[in-house]
Amino acid sequence: MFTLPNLPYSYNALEPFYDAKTVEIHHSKHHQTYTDKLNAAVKAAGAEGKTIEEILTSLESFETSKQTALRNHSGGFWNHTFFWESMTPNTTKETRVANGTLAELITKIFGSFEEFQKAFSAQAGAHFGSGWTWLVVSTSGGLEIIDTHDQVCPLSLGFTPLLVIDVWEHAYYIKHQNRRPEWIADFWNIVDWNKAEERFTQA
Ligand code: MN3
Repeated sequence: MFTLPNLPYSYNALEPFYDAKTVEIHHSKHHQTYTDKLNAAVKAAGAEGKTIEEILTSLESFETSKQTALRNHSGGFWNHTFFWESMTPNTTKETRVANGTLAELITKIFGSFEEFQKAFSAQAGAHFGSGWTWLVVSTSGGLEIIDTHDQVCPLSLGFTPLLVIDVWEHAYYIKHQNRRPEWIADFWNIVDWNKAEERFTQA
């Protein structure tokens, strides 16, 4: 049985950039629902005993009729956990940029941190419909900005994710309504770059 992970901070900790009401509903309702439906999908597919990563990297091994529910809810469960852990309330002007070896590779690939941020924001802003924009380590060891639709998880595609923004409307609609670029701009203030660097060095 999978259980909803606790948030690593309180519901109001990411204010004013991420409002308490949205964080509470997003975690206690949306993420909870993915967790409940994941458990049902795991049972239906006979996937009990597997880790979430094992499920996400072997979706095609399950009975075809069970794959959609398993993909949607294993991704919904894992992506949200990863999303919460990609943010932190403890940021300052100095920590709102990448650091360490990840910063070096970002500069090498995108030209500068600002250019990377611009490209990531543009891609997240342009994503059509529900989904996620990710910074990932590609299979060749480089960095890529990718989108996934609905609840597709980069682990299922062979990527190692470092950072993600949720661009489903439920992620920002209470505060930002239809203004997704404002949510993206707010998001940059609460990114946990130490976490991204940690994920990168372990990749
Ligand atoms: Mn969401």
